[in-house]
Amino acid sequence: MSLHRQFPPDFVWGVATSSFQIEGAAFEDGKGESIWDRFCKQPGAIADASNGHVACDHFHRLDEDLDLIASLGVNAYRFSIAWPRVQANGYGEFNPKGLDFYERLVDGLKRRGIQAWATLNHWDLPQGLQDRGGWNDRDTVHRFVDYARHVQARLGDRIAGLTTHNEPWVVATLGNEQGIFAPGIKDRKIATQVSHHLLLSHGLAMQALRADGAKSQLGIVLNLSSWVPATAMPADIAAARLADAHGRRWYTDPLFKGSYPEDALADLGADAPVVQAGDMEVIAQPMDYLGVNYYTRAVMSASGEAWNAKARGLPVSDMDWEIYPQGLTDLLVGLKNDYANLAPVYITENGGAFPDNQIQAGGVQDDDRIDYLRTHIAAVASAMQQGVPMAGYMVWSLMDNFEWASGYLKRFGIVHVDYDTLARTPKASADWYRQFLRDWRG
Ligand code: PNW
Repeated sequence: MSLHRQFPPDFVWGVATSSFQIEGAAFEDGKGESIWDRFCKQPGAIADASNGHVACDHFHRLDEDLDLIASLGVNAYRFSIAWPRVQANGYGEFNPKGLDFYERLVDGLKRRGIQAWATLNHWDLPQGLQDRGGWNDRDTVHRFVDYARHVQARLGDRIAGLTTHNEPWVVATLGNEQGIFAPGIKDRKIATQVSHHLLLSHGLAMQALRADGAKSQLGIVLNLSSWVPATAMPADIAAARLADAHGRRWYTDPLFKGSYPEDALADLGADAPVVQAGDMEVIAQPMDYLGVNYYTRAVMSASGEAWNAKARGLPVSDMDWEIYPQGLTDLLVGLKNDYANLAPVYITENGGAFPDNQIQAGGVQDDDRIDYLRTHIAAVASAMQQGVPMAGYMVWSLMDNFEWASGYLKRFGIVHVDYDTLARTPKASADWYRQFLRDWRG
């Protein structure tokens, strides 16, 4: 059966972005400084020494970008709301002008018949809160709940899916343990406390939003991989199991079982987070959906290090991440097997960075990206056939944008962005996705 026929008529198809990566207008209309604005100033933090001051200038090109999204034929658009636009310091007064922008965005989507999928935290925490300890401080949890309620009060009636956090693992581990992402802290004890506070704020926000009469589906987005042992040797199997505990079960166990995994806790020892009575029950309340971001698998050996796929001659993207669609099926089937109460699953990000060496007179002929998308969509279909409750799929990303520590050097877009002129040009992959969706609609 052809690929598009394997998806039901109510399947959600989208493209995704995030505020810091595309908006620019970093200090307009009263927006406060975010931890990423600050981090970009740190020498050596960003590969091309760039920042988010202009990015794709989406803030000033909203109508053009809404038309672009509509031209793809998607029925959903996933974006994020920059907290420091809505509340400059993360505490104190809200800035009504900040939400004006997102109101124009959700109304523009509605007019075009496209569902709005909004994420409240895609990493751009107000620097004012970081100055008070950031996610390591339990008070930030309550500040987040206030912010979430404020957004819902103004826009909730027009948002199909509201996500608390994008990829708490990245915030905790890359931001607070490895220090390669904002806020650039290198402390495992802080990182695990950050992960607990992110989960707790997710749970408390879900409760508060529901008490306020939420009309949107509520959930969280996790970056998950498929952790597999390099060989059948017991030490490799144990390494893969522990990596899965820290990378996946550390988040999915609290959300679906109400506890942290014992093996990860034992491994953390004194670096385990402080958990107060009642926290785990708050975290474990049922969600309307789980968002999963998938890019690659991780092959683990006894040393604990993942395989270097490129050195082994395996297919990789421009991030040097192995291209392995079967890992997506394995991951999704694993979630279903591990959690009988698994919520409907949306792939909220999937896609590849590929070098921009295929620019031709007619545009960008990114056949490697088309292959990536087609094979991963097929992997979703396969998981669905095996009983995983799949509800949607969103491509990362709508357009080339600020790829965090890689700056503007890595391009994930199905639409090309010329960073001199800021012109948007759909790549061949955008044409492929549009045709795929046309076939699916029939
Ligand atoms: C995700 N890792 O980030 C984010 O949600 C996006 O904002 C980002 O642009 C996209 O994936 C591509 O990188 C991740 O190193 C960054 O494991 C790094 C990792 C995972 C996800």
